Amino acid sequence: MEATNSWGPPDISSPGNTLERHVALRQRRHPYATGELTGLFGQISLAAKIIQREVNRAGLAGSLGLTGAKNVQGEEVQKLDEFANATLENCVGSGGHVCVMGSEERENPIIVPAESVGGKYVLLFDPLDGSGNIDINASIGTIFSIYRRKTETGPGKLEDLLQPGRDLVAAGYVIYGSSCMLVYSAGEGVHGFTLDPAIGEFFLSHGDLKIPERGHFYSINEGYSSLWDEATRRWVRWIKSTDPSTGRPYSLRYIGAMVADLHRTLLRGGIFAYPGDSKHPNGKLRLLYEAAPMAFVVEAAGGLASSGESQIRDIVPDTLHQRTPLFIGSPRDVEDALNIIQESQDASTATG
Ligand code: P6P
Repeated sequence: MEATNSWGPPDISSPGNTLERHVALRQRRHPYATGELTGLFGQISLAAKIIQREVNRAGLAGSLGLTGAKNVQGEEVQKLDEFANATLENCVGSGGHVCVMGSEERENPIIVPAESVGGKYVLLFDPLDGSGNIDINASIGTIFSIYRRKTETGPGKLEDLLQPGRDLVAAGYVIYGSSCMLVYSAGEGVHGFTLDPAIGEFFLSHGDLKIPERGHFYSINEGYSSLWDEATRRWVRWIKSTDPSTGRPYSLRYIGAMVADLHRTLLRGGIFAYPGDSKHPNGKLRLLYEAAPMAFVVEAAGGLASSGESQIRDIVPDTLHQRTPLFIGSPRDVEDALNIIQESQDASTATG
């Protein structure tokens, strides 16, 4: 089944097609909805607009480059990383809807101001994914996950953040590219909104996105092929070999920012993979604020997301920044990858 994505110019004449109205209209279908999720999306949307403005003028505002610090991942922190993180903390932390937050840029849970400790949700985010692309003016993004809190009352705790993707209430991403888009799912389809900077609103432009069953792109950093196991190398050789019946060879696309690579995969189909390797057995991508939210969105659009061992959304996190291998995208393409890798591992086990 080819995707029948109903996207087109934003219908800015219909107020119902702004992000906040879109979330609110769907929340009203749930009798227990209190409007808090709608309010939280409004705060995330505000943060995205502020970050977009700074990303757009980074070269002029002196906000390019490094801060000189390193984050909990040991990665160089870009000035815009820090700006984006602070913006999300400020827009959401004092907004009253979340009781605790987790960020790629912060080693420990982010405690919210006293007026917010009663919030019923928790937010996890990668404030600026792919920030290595900032100085070369290539696409970057923000990724967010929203769960209900698990503790009853009071300031949220680490246990509120360490939840499997299966329990996500909503998730999404913002892509700062040729245009600024916010794509989200709250479990009822995947919907994309394009920012009209002249009005300062996100308008529905990609309603009810469905990922194609199969694509013609694969997205992986082949520079690490010598570090992969033989099973992974075998899959990549397979996807590059010629077979018209499955549209092979696929084309390689790799932007170095997962948000951008996965946005293309969502719209055009195909597979994105960041496997483990001999240096990083669990790969590079973080479960809680990269793999799990993207798995939620892609699966809501009809795709699949696996670590190679299990579905991403079934993994119960032990730590805030734990990593996971990731194979995600069109269902047929992910199935092909997992089957070939499994067959190769079985064969090597059989031959000892
Ligand atoms: P590599 C960006 O740093 C990121 O976390 C993802 O957005 C991206 O897909 C990946 O790392 C790129 O990693 O090792 O290929 O440079």
